[in-house]
Amino acid sequence: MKTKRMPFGAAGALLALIALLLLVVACGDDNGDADPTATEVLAEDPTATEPAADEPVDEPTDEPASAETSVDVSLSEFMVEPSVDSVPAGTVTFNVSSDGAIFHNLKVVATDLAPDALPLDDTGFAVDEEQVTVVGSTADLEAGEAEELTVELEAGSYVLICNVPTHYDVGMTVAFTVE
Ligand SMILES: [Cu+2]
Repeated sequence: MKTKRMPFGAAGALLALIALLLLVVACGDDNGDADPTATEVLAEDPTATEPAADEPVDEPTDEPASAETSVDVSLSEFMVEPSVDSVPAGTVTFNVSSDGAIFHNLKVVATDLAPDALPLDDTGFAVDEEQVTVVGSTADLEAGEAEELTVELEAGSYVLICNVPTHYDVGMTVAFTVE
């Protein structure tokens, strides 16, 4: 014996009616006092809206440059794992943690090359840091250590690597984009 929707509908209609009555009463009270002040404010507005119209033009250019982003990066055998693969241009803080069993480092390389196509040094075991642009680097981080690395990044293509000898070649490299 379930009741149908009738009570709800009736109550809803009643509430709507009360709300409508209150609205009419409220509007009636306000009309006398509020209107003159409202029109005065409107009359002054045109001067206020002119500078406001210019502001939105500036804002889009300011926002990307002032962006501050944090990215968690986990280093392990043998992966570089950022929490996101792209960020807006600006100040980027990499919260780097060495989560494996041996030490690792993080190097932020600005390059259009693919993550697995960076030039190697004479040993053949590490990326030649003189042939690429390293814009940021942590120390060698022992297992369990962490470091905050803050860099200013312009829009472009990057690769995050660990450059402990042999680690790059076995997979510690990943693409990273700044937009
Ligand atoms: Cu490593």
